[in-house]
Amino acid sequence: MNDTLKLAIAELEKAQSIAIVTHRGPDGDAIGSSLALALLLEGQGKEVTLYARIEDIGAPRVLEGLDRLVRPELAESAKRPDLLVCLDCASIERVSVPFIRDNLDSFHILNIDHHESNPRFGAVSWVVDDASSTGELVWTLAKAAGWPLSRMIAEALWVAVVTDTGRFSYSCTHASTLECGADLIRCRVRQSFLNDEIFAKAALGVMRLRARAYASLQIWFGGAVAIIRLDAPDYAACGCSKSDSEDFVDIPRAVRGIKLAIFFYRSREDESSTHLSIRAYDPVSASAFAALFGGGGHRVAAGATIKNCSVAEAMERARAALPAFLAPAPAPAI
Ligand SMILES: [Mn+2]
Repeated sequence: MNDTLKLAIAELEKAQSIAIVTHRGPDGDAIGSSLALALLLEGQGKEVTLYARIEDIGAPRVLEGLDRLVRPELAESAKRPDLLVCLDCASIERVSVPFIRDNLDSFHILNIDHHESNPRFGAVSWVVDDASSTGELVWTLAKAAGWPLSRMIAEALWVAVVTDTGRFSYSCTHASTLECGADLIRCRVRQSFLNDEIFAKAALGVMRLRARAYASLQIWFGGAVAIIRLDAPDYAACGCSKSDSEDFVDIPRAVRGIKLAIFFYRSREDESSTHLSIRAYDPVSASAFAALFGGGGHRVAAGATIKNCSVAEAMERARAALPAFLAPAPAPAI
């Protein structure tokens, strides 16, 4: 077991009261890993508070145990926990509970994540940037600590891992990820039910929003870049929120031959900002492109938010940045 993992387990064992937070607009990995850790710690007799708003979750809300989520507004009046665990939060900015984000220095923090851009905030930071998912890290931790997995915990971890690996298909899927999957199946997860809920089914409004996204597809740079765009009125017309379009960046990413895919969107929830969801194929780095706009993430998947910016303006800025970004590096002088 590596030393940082040992330290992480020691922090969890030492604390009696533990608060768990994850990133804003939690995806399957964020909510699945958080819920699994909360249940694991409860099994160890800890007093656990998991802060998240159910309506913000950008994944099917099918997991058992989501009724235990505590609303972020309640963090301010709550007793300070012995330990705060931040899961899947690539930066402090991403922490979804405003009171905690603004007072982070006053908490004792364990930071568990797999984003390469994570600045390692926290007393202990267990950041494994080539791990498939935070879910796989929570599974590794539970195994190392010898904590038992119930079916309910295993299902939360399954949702986490299949979300971030695209059902064990992306390059982040390592042998250890499949070992994790095998272990979760041994815990009797209902994999076909969960996979259908996550990948196969969508509400009618979401399918209509998807049709708008397809209709917006543009190809830039002679086929090197594919983009789609959605604006607040699109979400309104389809009765959708931004969590419904979590995976829409897969639409431009699917265009054969492209190196960079960008999904520009401005949601009803926050009309003053435009978000960029970015995907890249080697050797282009999505996180490097996101960094041009103050964002971050992984080489293959990243995101950025441009404040006080319309979708059209964000598209202009991205397009203007592309020539320098995609230009081949000059040949070394001989
Ligand atoms: Mn993740």
